Amino acid sequence: MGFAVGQQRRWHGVKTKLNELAIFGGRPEFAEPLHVGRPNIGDRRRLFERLSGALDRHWLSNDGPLVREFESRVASLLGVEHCVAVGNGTAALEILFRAADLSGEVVMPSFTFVATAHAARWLGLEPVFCDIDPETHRIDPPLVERLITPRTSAIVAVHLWGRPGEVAALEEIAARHNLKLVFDAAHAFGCSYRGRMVGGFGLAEIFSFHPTKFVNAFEGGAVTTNDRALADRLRLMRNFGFSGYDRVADLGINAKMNEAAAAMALTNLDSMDDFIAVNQRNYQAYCRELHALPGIRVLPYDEQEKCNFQYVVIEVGPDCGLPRDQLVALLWSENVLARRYFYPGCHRAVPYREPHGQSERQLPATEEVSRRVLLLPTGAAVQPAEIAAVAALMRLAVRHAAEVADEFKRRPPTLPAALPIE
Ligand code: T4K
Repeated sequence: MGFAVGQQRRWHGVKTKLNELAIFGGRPEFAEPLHVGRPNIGDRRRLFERLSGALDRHWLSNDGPLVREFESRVASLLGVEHCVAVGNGTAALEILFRAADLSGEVVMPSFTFVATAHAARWLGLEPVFCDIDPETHRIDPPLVERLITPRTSAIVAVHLWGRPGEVAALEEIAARHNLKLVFDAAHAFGCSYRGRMVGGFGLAEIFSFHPTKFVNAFEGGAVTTNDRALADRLRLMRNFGFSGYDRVADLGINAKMNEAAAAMALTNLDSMDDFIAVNQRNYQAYCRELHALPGIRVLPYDEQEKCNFQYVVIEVGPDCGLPRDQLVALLWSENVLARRYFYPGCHRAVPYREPHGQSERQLPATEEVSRRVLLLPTGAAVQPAEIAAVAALMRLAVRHAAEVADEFKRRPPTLPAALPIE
């Protein structure tokens, strides 16, 4: 294995008594924060070799050889004809929406990272938020159909948490209404649907290679498609529309991936199987540790399919006795930086409230799920013993839910402004 798995022992031993919890004056379980999105870093020697090669070539960006190698490896891994690498996942969405000539309204989930909606609104499109299936957290095809109007040009579906689904139903709806179907596959690199790798579904799919993704490019993204004309247009658009020196053939921006990013992406691709194995080990450790905890549901992966296991998603239900936000506050006080992705849903984010009335839309499942979901730290920086310590904290807190709630009432937690407690 060419990459570093885990670090030095950072936890202080499994807590068993209430007064050992940090909110009751104990010292935090972890000396250093445990993050949800700690970057995986592949073999440094290979990374430095690749960077050194780029420096020797004096070719640092603009469709360089490392970017081309990355594109061809991704295309062959995903079994798709074209991969167009770009600077990040948001840029991938933006140039895709423009290259595909989307207009008017686009139906998409509210329960997604805000970039999905921002990319549309940035281009003057109107995101129309669709509710989700509370079991899968993905948009519900019959609900999508109800939102289609004469102004709708596309459905933007998200393979949330790397769990693709409803592809066939969405393809059928898109075909019947003559709509474009694109997938935000930012979470689903290396995953399959009905045995086929994500990347070739719909008109096109986009990926993110941000540091918090299990394969990162420092910052990076890609659009994959089997549509040759679309791929050609995407290549023009990511480079100001230039089809050669002095010839601007289309509207474009600068959305290029550079050679350093491609060096990192290629190096991490080399270790991709190892990263997945570590993620799977961590996911299974959480499943084992948390299965008997009342009110806690670990969102399952379909292990018949290829999965990247990069997100450990739990739902904190009423049977837990401890509201999700109190559990988050408790974990943060122990230096476990669990995350409430994607609370409270895009429809409640400032740009999507009035005057368009999106927050008034009925999205009951989105509202409910976004109040329950919590993501737990995983990735190569997290060890099974640390997972056992996190689970022990959760068990202790749930066992003493009433005392924890009283303590929070008496002394509201001081947490970063980023984490308002409801
Ligand atoms: N579509 C979907 C469905 C997405 O989820 C995303 C991105 C996109 C589109 C857009 O793709 P990009 O344009 O980002 O390529 C993170 C990421 O910033 C974002 O990429 C990701 N989704 C989203 C799910 O999560 P936050 O809110 O977690 O904050 P951030 O990036 O500050 O990182 C969180 C934690 O990770 C930090 O507290 C510390 C740790 N971290 C982060 C970085 C950057 C590190 O330890 N090292 C690092 O280098 O957004």
